[in-house]
Amino acid sequence: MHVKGFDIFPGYLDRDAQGKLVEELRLIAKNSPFFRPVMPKTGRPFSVEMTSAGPLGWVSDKTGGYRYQNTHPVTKTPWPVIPKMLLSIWDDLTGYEKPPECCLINLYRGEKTRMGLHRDEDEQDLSAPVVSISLGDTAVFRMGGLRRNDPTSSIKLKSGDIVTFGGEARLAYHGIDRVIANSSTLLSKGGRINITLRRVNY
Ligand code: MD3
Ligand code: FE
Repeated sequence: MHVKGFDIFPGYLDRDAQGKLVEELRLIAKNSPFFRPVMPKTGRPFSVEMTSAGPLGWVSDKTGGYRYQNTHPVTKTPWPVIPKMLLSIWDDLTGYEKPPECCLINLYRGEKTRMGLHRDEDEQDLSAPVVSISLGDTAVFRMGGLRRNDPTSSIKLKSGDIVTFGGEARLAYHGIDRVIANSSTLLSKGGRINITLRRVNY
């Protein structure tokens, strides 16, 4: 990977820690159910389902566009708190002075679920790193450069792997090409979950 600030920690979470994290996510989803965002303007649904924890959650709809807000778009209630376990991972890997404000949880279920090449730029504080945690089936992750047409390379992200994106990598294009079905037994219904911890405001 030729962009600086991209660090991968393969197998950071052992199976036991992964199981505990899934249990925490189950509690979050009970309170804040997964929903399927739609693209601004076109209203085309995402293949990925999402929910959040923390003071701010990421949402998207036809008229409001991509944004962070302090309530769940369906239940209209505040998001649940970010589990302590995730806050300590953030501290351990980033050493960043402020805690994450958003824990975005992406659910990939079904063969065709993917995330096209994009940049994350809905946050004000682009100097803070992003921490990404993979759980369940292995994903084929694509990482590009700062411009859409820069060369890309692909790596597999397995259950328990953590990647941090800081510096130049924070604004790099990235996406998920596909998820390899039945490559993990962590999630009883199969599929993949990705957690990203983000700072939104300064
Ligand atoms: C690089 N999620 O939620 S994680 C996303 O696996 C997102 O669900 C993918 O892209 C997933 O926005 C990829 C890797 C990732 C996440 C956030 C980043 C890479 C990033 C933010 C900035 C730069
Ligand atoms: Fe992203």
